[in-house]
Amino acid sequence: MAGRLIVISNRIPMGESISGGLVVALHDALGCSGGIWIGAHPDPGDGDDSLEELGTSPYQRLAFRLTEEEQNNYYLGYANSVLWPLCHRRGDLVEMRSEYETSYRAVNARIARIVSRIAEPEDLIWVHDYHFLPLATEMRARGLRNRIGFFLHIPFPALGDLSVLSQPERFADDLAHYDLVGLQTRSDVARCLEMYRADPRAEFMPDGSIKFLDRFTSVRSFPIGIDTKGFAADAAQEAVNPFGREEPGSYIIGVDRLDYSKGLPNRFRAFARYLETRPEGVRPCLVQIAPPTRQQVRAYQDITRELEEIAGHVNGAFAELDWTPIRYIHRAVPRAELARLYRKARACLVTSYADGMNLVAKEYVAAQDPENPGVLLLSRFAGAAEDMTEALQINPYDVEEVSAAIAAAFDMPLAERKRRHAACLEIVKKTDVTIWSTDFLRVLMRCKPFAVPEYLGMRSIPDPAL
Ligand code: ADQ
Repeated sequence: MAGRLIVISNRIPMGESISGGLVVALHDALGCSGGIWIGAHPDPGDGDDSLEELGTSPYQRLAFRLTEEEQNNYYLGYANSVLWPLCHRRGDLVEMRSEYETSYRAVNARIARIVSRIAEPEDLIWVHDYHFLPLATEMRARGLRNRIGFFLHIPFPALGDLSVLSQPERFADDLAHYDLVGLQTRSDVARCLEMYRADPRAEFMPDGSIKFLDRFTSVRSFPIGIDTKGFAADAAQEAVNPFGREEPGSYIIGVDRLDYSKGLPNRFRAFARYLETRPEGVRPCLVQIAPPTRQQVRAYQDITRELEEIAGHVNGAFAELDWTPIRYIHRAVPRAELARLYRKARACLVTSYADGMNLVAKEYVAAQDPENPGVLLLSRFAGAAEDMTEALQINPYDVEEVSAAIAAAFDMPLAERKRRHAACLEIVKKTDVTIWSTDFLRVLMRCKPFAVPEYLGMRSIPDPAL
């Protein structure tokens, strides 16, 4: 085997379970290469260069700890109060503070020191997401010449929005230290290329790669997916009815981290509008599962409060003694239970204003009974909408339109539901998470002429661009 796979991501699997998208996707590649997964421990530490072993089988999982100051300035600060809103077109929520950026750079430098100590020359390094944009810059500065890939899970920012940053040109510079930059959609790639076109330091090569100063970088889209078979199997399992005696009749489901990018207030408003116009005697529910995240950040506290107010208002206006229109659940739900909830739902509402992909859309489709499927209402601003053209696409800013789409989902004849579902399921299968990871690693391997290791030879996936 030509080398190990080293994965770096903010979150790291804490237990031995191999359920859940990224964990399933990377399991084979890491296991077969004797690989290593490095990520942040959820508990704080003293911020030194040590790593804690979380498990060794079938691959090593190593965690670094952030200090409380780093948690505030690097994670909640620069990552989630600068880069997250910037990439989700919410420049108004960006909080610029010099200590955020200083901490972000320092943590990345520390992780680079740690990886440089561990990595062998032929190891393949795969860095995940906006927490680690400058990691390759820092690793190259320490002499690492390995092939290093980066995948951005969230939308690539628009060129104009980058001006919010104190040194916007560093964005292009940092990415150019990777051999391969993977993005979710073709639109993300277009925005990334626009950034390089506008930069006099970049030169476009005939093979499509970018020469930036003295390095070559490829930018490609790799739409992420889910563990389709696992999810469908969970959904089809007979189990105790999760609603118990409180089973709603026909219901629509929404499943999101409680984030301002997911368009939840307008979703509730659109549902309320639908309730005003629904046929007499129809008493549908919206089951909204939204566990709070990043509650230390003001914008997240605000959206939590706003949503509670709207839900209270809608329920106050429409509820009856034996009917609660919006059932709003603030906690995480086990994956298998979620799959069954999806399967029973008549429709799923995805209303993101911006979203890298949106896995909920794919999970809902995978969970359906193909003989009697529900309808996916999908924001045209979610990455998933680029390929899932047979979903009922909606504009989440337009409450009337979303409300009409809810009505259409309830009224849709079986034949149309089956046709739309079959087309969406095709896409979900084509972009399964294992295909996604194998595809990315295969392209990264080709960035330089190395032998293909066993774990990439396991499947044969055509590479459309090569
Ligand atoms: P997220 O913003 O977290 O991911 P999404 O892609 O929808 O958004 O993934 C959410 C995941 O969390 C889904 O698997 C969902 O089932 C799960 N989840 C949400 N609420 C839950 C609950 N209450 N209980 C249990 N599970 C819950 C980021 C980007 C996305 C991109 C993904 C993957 O923002 O655009 O699709 O990464 O790249």
